[in-house]
Amino acid sequence: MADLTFYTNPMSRGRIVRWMLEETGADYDTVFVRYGPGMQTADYKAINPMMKVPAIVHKGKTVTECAAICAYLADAFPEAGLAPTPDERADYYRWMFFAAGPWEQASTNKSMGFEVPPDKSGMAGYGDFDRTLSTLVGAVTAHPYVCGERFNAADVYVGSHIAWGMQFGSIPPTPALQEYVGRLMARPAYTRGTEKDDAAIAEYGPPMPAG
Ligand SMILES: N[C@@H](CCC(=O)N[C@@H](CS)C(=O)NCC(=O)O)C(=O)O
Repeated sequence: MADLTFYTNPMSRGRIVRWMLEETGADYDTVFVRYGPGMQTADYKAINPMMKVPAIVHKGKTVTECAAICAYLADAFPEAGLAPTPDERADYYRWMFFAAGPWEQASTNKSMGFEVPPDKSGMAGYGDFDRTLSTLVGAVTAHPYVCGERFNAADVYVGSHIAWGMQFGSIPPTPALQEYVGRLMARPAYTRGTEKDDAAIAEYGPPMPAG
């Protein structure tokens, strides 16, 4: 048994963490948690009181939130080279937090039909959807990777948002974004992660029924 346990559902944001885990090369156990009552058990609530996936428990410590998990794993497995170099750190923190905060909120609100009234955009952390989108797109198209010339954990997290946004229609698939996502999807760890989660879906059947 590994000292790293990954709690996920294969049809969830857990796919981001799965990819990150595969990038680290770490040995880990996977626990699939079903939607609904499966996430509301006392045991799982003790791991994540939000009753959401993903979560990891590493050496007795729990980490939730995809962005935090990606950053944590990059630090915990430095030999994988996924943590930022000193020169990359400014972009790394900036765009990880931007994607987890303003972009997550803007894209969720958009998909649910919530709009910030124009006279209230100064009070919304993301301002408005279009500004948030163009800022995010600018960040990932300025260089081959989020922090410059080198792939790191920020690409796992930010790049997953870009790929999902293009897939679900909230991000226009420009050639520059398609090239960026193509570089990410060509990574063997991305393929391994996708295959593992798709195999779990095939085994359990979508959408992993409750209970
Ligand atoms: N902010 C969290 C979001 C986690 C989240 O919303 N997970 C969804 C699946 S993608 C979930 O577990 N939903 C089940 C529920 O809320 O009942 C993160 O980044 O990890």
